[in-house]
This record gives sequence, C-alpha cells and structure tokens, in this order.
Amino acid sequence: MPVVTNLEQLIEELRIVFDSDQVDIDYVKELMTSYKSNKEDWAKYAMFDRFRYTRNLVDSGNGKYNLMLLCWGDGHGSAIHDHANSHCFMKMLQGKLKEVRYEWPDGEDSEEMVEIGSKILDLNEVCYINDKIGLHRVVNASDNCQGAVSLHLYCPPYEKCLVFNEKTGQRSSAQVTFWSKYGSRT
Ligand code: 2CO
Ligand code: FE2
Repeated sequence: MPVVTNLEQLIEELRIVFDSDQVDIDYVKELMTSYKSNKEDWAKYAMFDRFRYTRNLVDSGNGKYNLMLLCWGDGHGSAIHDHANSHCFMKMLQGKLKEVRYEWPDGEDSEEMVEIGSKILDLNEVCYINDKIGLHRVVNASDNCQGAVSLHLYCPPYEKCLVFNEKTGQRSSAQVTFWSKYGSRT
C-alpha cells in the first residue's frame, strides 16, 4: 500500500489503480481510508449552496471515473437513488453523513420502499455501494449544524441516475450536475 499524505497523492494513486480495467474494491477502499482529511488540501473544491448539496468535480480520471467533493449544508440530503451501474466509493472529509440503504422496488405495486440498513459515516471513513448491493439516500448528520464534506469516486462516470419515491417506489430519471469543476464555478 503506497503512503498517501495529501489529496494530490491520493489523486495520483487513484489514477494508477484505475489504469487497470479490473477494479479492486477493497484496495480502493483501503487507499481512500489511508488519506487523512486535511482541509487545506480540499478547501478550494468545497463550495456550498444554501438550498441543496453540491457536486464539485476534482478529477475526471482520464475519462474512466469521476472524483468529486460533495458539500452538504445543514439539513441537506439526497433523494433515494441508484448509481447507474457504476461503482460508488465515498469518504468523509468533514462532519458526518448518514447513509440509509434500500432494496430495489419490484416495480409492480405501489409500496413503501424497504430499508436494508443505515449507518453513520464518521470522519475519514470510506463506504462502498453499487446497484447490486442496493439503493441509498445520504443525509447530513453532522453535529452543531456543521456542513459535511465527502469525497466520491464513481467508475465509470455517469450523468443520469434513477431517483425513487420512498412511499411508492416509483422511479424517475434524474440528471446529475456539477456545481464547480476543478475549483471553478460552472
Ligand atoms: N450518488 C449521489 C450523487 O452522485 C451522492 S450520494 O453518494 O453516492 O450525487
Ligand atoms: Fe449515491
């Protein structure tokens, strides 16, 4: 395992790992865990919006994946969504997030979605999900109304995902967008 002392090194190591077409999920998790969050490294990407969480592109991984900073203000959270058949890795850089996982609805009846589990992600923790594991919703669970910041890697990159109505399981397609790219507002 290489030594990763700052975000720049993590970005470099991720490029090396994803150069191969085989994704070693445990290795990527370990690598991302080994970086200890330092705000100085990522402050330039951390742009918050008043109304919803923002997605801020950090690296487009030679076209193979997207690495981004997500900034979650007080009370912000995502819809229940899938990941368009991509791998999803997420690491906490500041504050805490709560991740709630759901089963895929069977699509036949209108029924409340079934929760599989939920956990709090603490500083520096990394978690992984894909569509085979299930769906999730992520919400800011930081203390004292603090903003949460997380680093996400999606491989391959995607622009659309499915979002779900918790009460009925009804799905719709949603575009995902960037609030900023490489530190500049889009
Ligand atoms: N997948 C959501 C997004 O890309 C964020 S939740 O963590 O995967 O906006
Ligand atoms: Fe997600």
